[in-house]
Amino acid sequence: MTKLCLILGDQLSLSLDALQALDKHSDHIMLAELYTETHYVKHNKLKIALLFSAMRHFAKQLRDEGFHVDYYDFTATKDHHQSFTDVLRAQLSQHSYQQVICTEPGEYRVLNEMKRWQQELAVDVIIKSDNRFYFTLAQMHDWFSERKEPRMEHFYQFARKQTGLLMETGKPIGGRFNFDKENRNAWQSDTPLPPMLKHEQDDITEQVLTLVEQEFTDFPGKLVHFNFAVNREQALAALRHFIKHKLADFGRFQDALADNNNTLFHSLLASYINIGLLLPQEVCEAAIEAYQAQNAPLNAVEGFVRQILGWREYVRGLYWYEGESYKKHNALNAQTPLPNWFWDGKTNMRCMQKAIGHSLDDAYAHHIQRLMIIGNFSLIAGLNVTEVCDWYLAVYIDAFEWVELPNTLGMALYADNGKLASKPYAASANYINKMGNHCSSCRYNPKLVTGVKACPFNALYWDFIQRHQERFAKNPRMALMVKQWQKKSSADQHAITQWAATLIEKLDKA
Ligand code: FAD
Ligand code: DLZ
Repeated sequence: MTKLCLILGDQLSLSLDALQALDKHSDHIMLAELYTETHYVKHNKLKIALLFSAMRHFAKQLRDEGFHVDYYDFTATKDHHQSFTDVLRAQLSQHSYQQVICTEPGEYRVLNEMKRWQQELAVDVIIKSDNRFYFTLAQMHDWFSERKEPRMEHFYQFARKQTGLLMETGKPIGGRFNFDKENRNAWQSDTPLPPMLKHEQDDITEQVLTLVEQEFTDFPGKLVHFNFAVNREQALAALRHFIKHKLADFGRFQDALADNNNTLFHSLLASYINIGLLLPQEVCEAAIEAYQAQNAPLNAVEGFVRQILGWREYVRGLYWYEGESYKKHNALNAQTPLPNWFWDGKTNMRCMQKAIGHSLDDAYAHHIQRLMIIGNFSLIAGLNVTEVCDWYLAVYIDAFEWVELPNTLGMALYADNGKLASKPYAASANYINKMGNHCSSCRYNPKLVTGVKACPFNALYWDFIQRHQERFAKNPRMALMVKQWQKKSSADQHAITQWAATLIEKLDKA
């Protein structure tokens, strides 16, 4: 039986189950650079360049392994290859295959397309499970369906027990599953920063950068900032670099905010794991080996493993368990249009300017910038949920819907009414001022609540509590803030809500 295996741009791993089923002598593999995939949101140019370069390198790696690969270049035709369905149809018209094999995609949009192929293209289609995770979707579905309140922390403990990671005779190493309390240091600006790793660019990457510059002129991103691993060797070098230079401090500065640096001790590995250049298992194992060799403390290693074994697997499970309608949630009825400065970073709020600027120019911001700066602002200003989610999906190097949507809609915007988070991640300027040094370079004062000098996070925060006080009074983790609001004099309340309304009205000038 002759088979055709379709590999998507975020499935670039030799360990894919779909590849194991192939006969190198008779079967074919195809990859395609597509108009629809590059345009479903206005992806950052850096992300398109990473995807195209990594896809081209993977095609070469597969050929070196002896596979027959058909690769569809973005510029091979004037009008571009449009969709997966179009290139499959073209491929099926040139060769006779008995079966098309593909791997579970990371989005309902593509899954729905795949499900139509058997009938539309009159060929047997097999969708293989994506084996690049610790847990299958069926296992995740069971876990979610068996619980009333399926929280990440419970899943994480389950995952530790199932995998045995950081476990000793059935108990968590160090006596606790979670060392998060030790991972909340504010940024200390005299801390030496880790060195940056420079990835060499070869001819393939240079050609891709030229292509992206020409074809995606009005997309966000600065290609001169391209410094990504585009193949397995470079991704492994990035993993080694993280373990050697950053892991030991990853824990304590995980939540820190620095005005002059947006990567700190974060790994920068998410895009490589998400597109298949690294496997989550090998990344966690490398961190645990560093702990065993006494090169990194437990709080750092546990914190890092929790992000991958816990959060990453959990959000994937939630995305597929909740179904396509999850995307439509807008529990807090957030409708304010995204300000234009989300697309150029030109805002006077220093923390937002820095976080958005890096997100656009480098396709990267670390977790606390995504959650407690940009996400927090979007939440308290009541920005339109779909617009915010599309923005996150577009700008980040590691953004694919299965992981972006639960993090944005659920964690940052609380738009799923607490399916993911037990409380909204809303905070005033006080938090931002405490965790780092943005405020000292900002034109706004973090201590003031109203008036032109006041940090907009303050009035927007209290106005957010005010707008949703009925809902949050019932939430034990929010009730105190509601009480604090209700204790304010009516004159103060009035001044704050008026000022918040002025801010929302002039959001484009903030
Ligand atoms: P590190 O801080 O070094 O963390 C280590 C690894 O843990 C990451 O590489 C990643 O694989 C994993 N991880 C950490 N947190 C999460 C999480 N909450 N969910 C899933 N995996 C996690 N992550 C994405 O991979 N793609 C996204 O599109 C994405 N969108 C996000 C949107 C919002 C609003 C928020 C709050 C978080 C989002 N995250 C997303 C999660 C997290 O912020 C990124 O994984 C992380 O910032 C990537 O940088 P890093 O590789 O340096 O991560
Ligand atoms: C993100 C992306 C981009 C920008 N381009 C392509 C592409 O040209 N060809 C491809 O196979 N995949 C691409 N991708 C990744 C897909 O969008 C991704 O596979 C789906 O969103 C499912 O996760």
